[in-house]
Amino acid sequence: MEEKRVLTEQLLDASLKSTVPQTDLIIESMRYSLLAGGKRVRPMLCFAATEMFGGSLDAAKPAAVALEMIHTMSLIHDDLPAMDNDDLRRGKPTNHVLYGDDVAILAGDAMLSESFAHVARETRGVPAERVVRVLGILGDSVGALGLAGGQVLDLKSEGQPNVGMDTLQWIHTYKTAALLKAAVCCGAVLAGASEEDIARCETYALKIGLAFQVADDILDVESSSAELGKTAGKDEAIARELVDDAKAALAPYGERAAPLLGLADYIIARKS
Ligand code: GRG
Repeated sequence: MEEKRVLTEQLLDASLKSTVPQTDLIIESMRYSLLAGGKRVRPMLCFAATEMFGGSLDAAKPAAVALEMIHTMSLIHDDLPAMDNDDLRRGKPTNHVLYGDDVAILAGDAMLSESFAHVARETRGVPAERVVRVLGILGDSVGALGLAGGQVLDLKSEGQPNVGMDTLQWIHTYKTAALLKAAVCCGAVLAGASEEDIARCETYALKIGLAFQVADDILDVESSSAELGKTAGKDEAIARELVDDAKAALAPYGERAAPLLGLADYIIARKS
């Protein structure tokens, strides 16, 4: 994981450079958030899936970069005053606090656009149909049945009485699990995995996506609640069950699934 994280940092650093003075500001703003030190879980999932199916790491690098660009742009927009209105992200000022709402919105838009262009421009060594499918998977993960749709339902459910379990699960599936699913499936598709393999990857990713959110809620409770033991204990059992289900979906791959199994454990054991 650490090797893949370091590789991801290098790829991200190389992926965005200003080539003319007129783009210095927007690129600076994009690079500020892209290189602000996240856990890089989505690129790791993409690399681990591609390697599980015998694919080449090189062929998956542009998709891994694109996944982190999409994730980063969603965080920039999520932090805006019109959404969560956060001043800090990963302990640093948020993009709009430093660059203003106008530049932050456009930096997010440019990063989303660049994510697709990057995959189309940089992917080498795999048939074009796989690249097109990857672009489709990425697009799906962002749209109405993806991050944007999940965020809208989340925003509109806030403060509402009686938000049901179904709604909550829908929000987490699209706001969080959709991009994790895209990460695993992009890696699998680039390696030439079969439809059955891809379906197993989807099951794995949806389960870890929900577990991810349960783990986030536990971290929130741990940092804020007085009734820590009770709530966290029950949620930990739910998260563990989701991770066990995720791992079961990859049972046919034996040892080759080890990195994805490890990532599933990491998702609920992480402290940030
Ligand atoms: C995608 C067009 C488009 C717009 C964005 C704002 C928005 C729509 C969606 C919100 C998406 C969002 C913030 C989802 C939460 C996802 C999540 C679990 C974030 C935390 O991920 P980590 O823990 O973060 O991987 P690090 O900091 O490690 O990168």
